[in-house]
Amino acid sequence: MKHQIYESIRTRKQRGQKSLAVLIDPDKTDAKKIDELTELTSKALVDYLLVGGSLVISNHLDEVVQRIKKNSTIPVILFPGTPSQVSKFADGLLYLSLISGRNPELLIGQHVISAPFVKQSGLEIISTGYMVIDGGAPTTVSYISNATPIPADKNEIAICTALAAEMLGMKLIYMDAGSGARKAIHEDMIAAVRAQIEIPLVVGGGIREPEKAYLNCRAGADLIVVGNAIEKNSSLIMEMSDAVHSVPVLKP
Ligand code: 1GP
Repeated sequence: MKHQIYESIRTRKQRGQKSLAVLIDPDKTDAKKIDELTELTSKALVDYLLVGGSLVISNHLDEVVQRIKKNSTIPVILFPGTPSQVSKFADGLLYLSLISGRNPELLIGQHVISAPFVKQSGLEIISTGYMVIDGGAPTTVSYISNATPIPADKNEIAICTALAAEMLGMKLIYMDAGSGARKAIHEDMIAAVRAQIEIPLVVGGGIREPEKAYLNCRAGADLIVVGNAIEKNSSLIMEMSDAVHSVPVLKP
């Protein structure tokens, strides 16, 4: 079954429904863990599964994605840290441009190199303006990208960056404090960006408590991404899902 992932994200946003994505890092998982996660995410009615990581040292991305797809009907979206992280077995791919940094390779260089095989993959490609926000300590993404994150209190930089991405035609904004960030993104910055853009807003990095996920959604995030906290304690999935899905639906 082909999912229309972007359309579903946009429709949910238009209805004011918030969404939860659980991030699975192929380096930190095995068959048993995947089986457990797919069962729990299906029960908890998680909306999307993201697969990827900043490094991905292991060589079993295809296997991981195939096992998830065998167990679950939740759409699988690749969240690639490097251009090699493409699996035709997934449903979609966040085509990330690191717009908060000034590293030309991550803005466009690697896209040029990977474009032909990304196109051939047949995946749904979702052009994403990826903004790394300072999460209080260096994270793998800030180190690997060799790019300075946006300071956590500089809302105006975040707004202008997101606006530029929207006007360039990008389909999503992903604000990320980085995996395992000490501090998740503050609601003030989320609200400031939300007020200026129309496209869906994804927020992740360092979200450990369901309350934080709820507050981020109330501030204007449309899709919350949680990885580390769930890796450490998979029973959080249900609480995270309840928190995100309990945000009151706005009347149109
Ligand atoms: C990282 O936004 C994701 O890119 C998720 O972060 O692992 O800290 O939840 P966590």
